[in-house]
Amino acid sequence: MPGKETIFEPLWIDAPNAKAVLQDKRKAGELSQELHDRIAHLIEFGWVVIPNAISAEHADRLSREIDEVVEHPEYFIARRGREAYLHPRREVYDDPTFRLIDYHVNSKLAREAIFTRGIAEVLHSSFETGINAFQCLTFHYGSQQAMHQDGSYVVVSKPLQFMASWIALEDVTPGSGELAYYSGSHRLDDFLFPENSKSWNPGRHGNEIHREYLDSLVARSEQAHMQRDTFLPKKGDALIWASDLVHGGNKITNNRTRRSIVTHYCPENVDPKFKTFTDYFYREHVAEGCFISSRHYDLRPRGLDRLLGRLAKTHRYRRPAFMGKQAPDADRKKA
Ligand SMILES: O=C(O)CCC(=O)C(=O)O
Ligand SMILES: [Fe+2]
Repeated sequence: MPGKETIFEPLWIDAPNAKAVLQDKRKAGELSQELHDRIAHLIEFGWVVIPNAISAEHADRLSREIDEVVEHPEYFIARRGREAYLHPRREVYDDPTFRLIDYHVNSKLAREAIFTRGIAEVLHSSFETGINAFQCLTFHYGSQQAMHQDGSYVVVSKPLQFMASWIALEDVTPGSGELAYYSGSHRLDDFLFPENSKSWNPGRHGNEIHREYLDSLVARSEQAHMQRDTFLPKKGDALIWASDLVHGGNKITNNRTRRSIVTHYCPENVDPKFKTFTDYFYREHVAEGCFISSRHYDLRPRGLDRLLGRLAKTHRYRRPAFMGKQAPDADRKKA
């Protein structure tokens, strides 16, 4: 399998010898046949589907819980269009571009979903260490986001070392702005912004190179005859993708919702960029080998939680610590 040309240290699943390493792991009994097959698919195509990652009932409960954020908006953070952060009051919530940011902080149901066994085992095997869910968004309607690689907007200390999951909270129908992706595009050579940057900084790099970047992803994927697939999941199905997979949201043609929860995860030993500009960065241990962190919430233990440790965690809703203007190079959602 040809390796990609990259100046960054890849995860083992993206290294040129990944398939051989996977076989060795299987022979050593480190993974089940099912997990082996999922990782093999991820290595080959840059994505893998986990059918029934969560139950339909879990998805329904999560949807209902998300609907209830309007009752205590002060604990939650949302975005509408390209506006900076807002609390999800009714008029924000009702906007088709509404999404909650870092919902995993205040929702046990969300944490159970994003770390459900089928997802966590693929991520654990890919990272070979603990997994940290550091950015989590909910969508009601399709994002219609241009085809992109997440590394241009989601910034971590080792730019290729993170992954994402997309969990369907309802059956997704064609025309609802379904997620689309070029299979195999995770192996495209790096597109580098100035100063060898994998991430785009609008202020420093400008819009022209961003356009060039987006165009080049589609042009190179098409040129290599990569298949443009769409994700039409049933409620509870999940998609996991590699950081460099070229993906985006199809145009919405039927006005149907397409409720989902999207999470970015990195290995425990990789740092989200926001660690450098928040003074409260913390990895909270939430389950075996599973952590959460957030750019917007101060998760550091305090009071009783600090004295008594994790077992006594009081699990009140936490209020956002940071609602400020978006930093220019992070979590930037394009038109
Ligand atoms: O759900 C979508 O339409 C796109 C989501 C996405 O690409 C992301 O959050 O990185
Ligand atoms: Fe994305």
